[in-house]
Amino acid sequence: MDDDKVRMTVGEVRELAETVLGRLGLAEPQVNAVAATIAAGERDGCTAHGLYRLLVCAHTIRAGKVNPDAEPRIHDPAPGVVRIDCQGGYAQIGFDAGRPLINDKARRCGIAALAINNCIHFAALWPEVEALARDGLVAFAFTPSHAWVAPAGGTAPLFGTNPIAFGWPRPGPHPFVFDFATSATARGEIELHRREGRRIPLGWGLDPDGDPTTDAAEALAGSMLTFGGHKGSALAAMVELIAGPLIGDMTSAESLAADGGAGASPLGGELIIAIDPEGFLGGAAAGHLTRAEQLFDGITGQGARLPSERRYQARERSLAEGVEVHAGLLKEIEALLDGTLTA
Ligand code: NDP
Ligand code: PYC
Repeated sequence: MDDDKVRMTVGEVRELAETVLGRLGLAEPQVNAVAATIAAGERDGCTAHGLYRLLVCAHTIRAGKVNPDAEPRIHDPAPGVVRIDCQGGYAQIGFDAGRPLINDKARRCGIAALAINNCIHFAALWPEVEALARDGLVAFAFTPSHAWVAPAGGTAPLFGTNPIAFGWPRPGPHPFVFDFATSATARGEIELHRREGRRIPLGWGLDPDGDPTTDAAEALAGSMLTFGGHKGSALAAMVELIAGPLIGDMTSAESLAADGGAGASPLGGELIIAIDPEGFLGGAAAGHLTRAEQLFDGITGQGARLPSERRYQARERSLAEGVEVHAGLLKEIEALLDGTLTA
């Protein structure tokens, strides 16, 4: 292990997150839901959305941008639709409240949509689509963020980093899941590069003058770029539309304006869509899902890997051996506890 790394069990990571979030004033349901997500990020080797996010949560909570006592309100506007008003709390409590309902509606209607409104979002989307795929549903999730990303051909931030996630149930131990930003990389990844003094690859961002840069701080101050040029740009626009105005919530530009320079996590909505394979196929669904396995065999059979394969392997390793956390990050988190770091 590197000298500057500390080994922790996944349970210790979760306890640390619970202690910090409780000390920051979140009520128990949010402490539990947010700590579980942070621990899952660290466990699965997604460090940009792991313990590091405690610093982001601290900053966001201290900036007064989170309702610490939020209790989600459920709205049931149509047979295949559910809306959860998160009341300014973290999106995780919205998903916890909405999961049984979207499950039930997808099974009754074949397809259902869950809008999580008025929530703070700091996290990855794979926990949600993975959970629904484990429930036997095909799932999609989308959320805007803050206006940090220039459209292809432009140089001014307009889109969020706008992730898209997909989950597909499989007969084996793990569903097929992918989850990525429509920017070339998540902003959290560029922030980690800046903190660790590492340069970023060309293609991730432009400096404030609109010129390509490998300097993480310059890209954060300027604009990020979409992945795949005009294709990522169109997908980013789609996320703005379907997880913004379609569900009555903010675009990334509106979220950044509402932030008012506080530098807190994005505020807005998330859209989740779930499809029950039996809605199309009834009792024949299981046979078709088995046939779908040939696609995965075709990918892995030629030496390519499935998305989430790295994550599931990291999970297995972390649960057996614990995770390595940068000592410097732990010091910053401990400083949050003794109040010396006013994030
Ligand atoms: P990546 O570009 O690293 O892409 C991640 C996805 O691609 C994962 O599913 C990953 O699987 C898969 N993948 C990576 N490499 C390969 C490969 N060689 N072959 C097959 N699959 C591969 O991630 P991003 O930086 O785009 O996003 C990281 C996270 O940030 C996401 O979880 C996203 O939800 C989150 N995010 C959240 C935002 C928000 O507003 N809440 C905004 C933006 C991002 P694996 O994990 O196994 O490597
Ligand atoms: O890493 O881009 C990001 C991000 C935005 C909100 C949460 N994560």
